[in-house]
Amino acid sequence: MADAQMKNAFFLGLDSSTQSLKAVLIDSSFRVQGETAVNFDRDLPRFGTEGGVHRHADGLTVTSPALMWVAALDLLLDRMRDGRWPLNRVAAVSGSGQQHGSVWLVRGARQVLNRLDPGLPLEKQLEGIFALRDSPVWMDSSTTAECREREEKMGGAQRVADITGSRAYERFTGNQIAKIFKRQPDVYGKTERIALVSSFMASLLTGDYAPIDMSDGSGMNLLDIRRRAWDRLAMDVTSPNLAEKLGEPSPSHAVVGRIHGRYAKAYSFSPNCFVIAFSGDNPCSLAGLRLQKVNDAAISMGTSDTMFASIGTPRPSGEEGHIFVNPVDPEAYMAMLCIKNGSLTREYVRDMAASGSWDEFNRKLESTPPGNNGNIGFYIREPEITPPILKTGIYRFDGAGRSVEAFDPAAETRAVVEGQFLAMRLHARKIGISAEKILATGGASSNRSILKVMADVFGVPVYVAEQANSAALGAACRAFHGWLCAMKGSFVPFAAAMEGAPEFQMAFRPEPAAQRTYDAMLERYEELEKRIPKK
Ligand code: 5FX
Repeated sequence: MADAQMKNAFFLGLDSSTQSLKAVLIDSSFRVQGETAVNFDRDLPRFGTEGGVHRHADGLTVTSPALMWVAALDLLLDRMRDGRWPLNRVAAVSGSGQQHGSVWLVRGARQVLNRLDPGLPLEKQLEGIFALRDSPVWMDSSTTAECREREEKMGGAQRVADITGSRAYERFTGNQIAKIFKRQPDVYGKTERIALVSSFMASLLTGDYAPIDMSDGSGMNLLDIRRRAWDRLAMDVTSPNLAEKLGEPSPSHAVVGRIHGRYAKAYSFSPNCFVIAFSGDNPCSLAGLRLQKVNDAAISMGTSDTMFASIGTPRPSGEEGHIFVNPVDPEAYMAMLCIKNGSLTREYVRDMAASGSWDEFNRKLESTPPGNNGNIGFYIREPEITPPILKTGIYRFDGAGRSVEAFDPAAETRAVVEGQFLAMRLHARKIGISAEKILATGGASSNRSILKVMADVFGVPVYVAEQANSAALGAACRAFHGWLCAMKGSFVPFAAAMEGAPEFQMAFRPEPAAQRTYDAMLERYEELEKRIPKK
């Protein structure tokens, strides 16, 4: 039955990222049939965001208005309908969300969601459901005190990592919750449900509280990643009665409900359309890139840069990186590190050294040799996650290890790109990722000059996903996977579900001479990194 239904079916993936809400529609041969997006700053200027967020005066707090995500969903659906997408043939929808961000829903919000009206904008109907108007997002780094407290109460950073997959990180939701419980007890008290961005977006579609999936749930410092259940101690050190506010976590391939009648009426979805658990953007990218073999790694270059891979046995580090439950294989894990100074920092150097032009940036980058004549730069424009450097600043060293004020513009372009990849290579090794091939994705993966540096720094071939939007595509693939599991009545391995999906194209092989240069440079980079002031 599943086979016959599959032929005519479409699968929808949404990606609620930091700066935009995107949609990708695929058919059952994984061909992309439609793509559209809502950019928060441009399309919803009334929320006054920059890059989708509000940065607060303390330099550490970063939030987004939760209602903006609601308004964006209607706008996105309008665009799909106006573009005549065959929404009536969508068999399942799933989604991706920026990780760690939390949405705080007041008592009674569930009933409001249940009763969504097809005739009214979502924004009007839902403006009263938030206990907190401004949702903390992953860029927030204001919870250092809560992190130290968690590590102390749980028996140290390594212990926290052993249980939850990561030591305590400022952006991880458990620490954000601890902060709000402490500083805004009234908000905590009136909150009925704390959702992640991913599970919140799923809730808008089902018209009910959708569960947090185990993969995105691993980014909270609250889930025991081996038992795949909330950890008692981790919850207790956060705040009281937390389990009931979070609900039970669900496997990532689970059906969390059918689409609410509102969307059937207003947008002609089939009332049978399944909603598959939404997950985090990095887990969804892993699905979109079909990373299943150990040491097949991916680098996603977006607002943040992340590097990740599927792994079998988790070996969490009490110093850096993260282990999450794998989003497509309930028995496996994924390892990941996140570098906060990603595209915005590259853009900063582009503006400073290449008159704001990517063409000029690339020309300058290509005019310099691998290894940059020994010049190494650290561009910490935002408090950095990997390695943890809270104090912002730019640090430059020449070939003799002397601190210098500036590089010439061409050296500047190479220093930012090489520095980012050297940091990834160095720190990925420490969480058990030793890449044999890399799939590049995200905005900057269309920049071939940058990809060439990536291949040389890591000394492995680099492939590109034709679809730069791997999180939204991954969400669509997960919609298909979850639907197939539901139709068959048992778990179907993701690799089997994805058979026939298009191959990825190789972009570059490493050049042996460059590779040797970077092997040597990595040690110098590690030494210099120790000299950077961290706080
Ligand atoms: C991962 O841990 C991160 O914090 C970021 O990559 C966000 O998921 C970006 F949305």
